[in-house]
Amino acid sequence: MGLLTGKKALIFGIANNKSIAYGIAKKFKEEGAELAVSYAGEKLESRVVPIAEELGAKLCVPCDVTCDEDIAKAFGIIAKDFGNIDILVHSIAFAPGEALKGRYIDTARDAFKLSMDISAYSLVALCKAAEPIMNEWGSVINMSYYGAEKVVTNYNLMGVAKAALECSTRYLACDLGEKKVRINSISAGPIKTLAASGIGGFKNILAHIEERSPLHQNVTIEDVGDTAAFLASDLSKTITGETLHVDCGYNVVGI
Ligand code: NAD
Ligand code: 0WE
Repeated sequence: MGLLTGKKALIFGIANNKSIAYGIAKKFKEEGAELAVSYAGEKLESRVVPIAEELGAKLCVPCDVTCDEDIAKAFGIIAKDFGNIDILVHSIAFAPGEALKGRYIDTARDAFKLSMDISAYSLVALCKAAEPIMNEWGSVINMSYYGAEKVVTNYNLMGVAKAALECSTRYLACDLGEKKVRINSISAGPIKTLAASGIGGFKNILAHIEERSPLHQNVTIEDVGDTAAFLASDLSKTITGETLHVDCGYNVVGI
């Protein structure tokens, strides 16, 4: 018996097989969960459908989280063809490239709105849509980063969006708690995914973590998948509203 045998998981945020959401999905499957996945839109369809098949996902639905109609449609299909769920994974973020360099003070209003919409509000919208089909003792998981807590050069607008995401996790924990549903954030160390590929000096960030973190290494999508499986399972049934660091201990280090 796997840790997640008999549970159904709905996963948002697979772009390719380097995605954190892919690492999570793979572990969930190994632990016996049934999977449904959602991708951002047509552009990703040809890339995500084969991955969904490889993972043995029962369902693969498009959903651009900036669009209320997309969310309603996706959850309509999920309710009908997949049924009630036990686990919801949100692994989605975006900020315009120009907002991830230079001075935070130069952030444009439109960039702020878009990034907060995709990276933070979407968690609220997905929780609201999932609430009617979420089983008791369900678990919601989302992805954050250290830049929510401390200034990380160039993370800028995304840091503010992640702070909103982590804070939303606490407020949502109180709302969903009434339904015996839990929600937690995983604050992961840096990983070379598609979302990290455009970032200048990412290699230096990885080298810095290897040098300074207590465990002197970086984390992998498999490491994040392991912690996500714990948070999705009944082993963590009294943990909610929490931000759990999966970062080789980097966040605890001062001078
Ligand atoms: P990724 O590019 O593989 O995943 C980001 C996902 O967001 C993609 O699947 C993309 O399609 C989706 N997305 C963007 N806009 C969307 C929209 N409008 N509607 C629906 N989906 C949309 O990169 P990743 O590193 O796996 O990122 C996943 C999550 O992990 C993000 O929240 C990211 O901030 C977080 N995170 C990443 C790192 C890292 O170093 N890679 C570290 C900590 C946290
Ligand atoms: O959350 C993230 C990255 C999220 C992200 C990445 C991009 C790149 C391409 C959001 N939007 C975009 N928009 C794009 O156009 N991480 C935790 C990875 C990350 O990104 C950084 C980091 C780290 C770590 C950006 C600057 C500094 C450090």
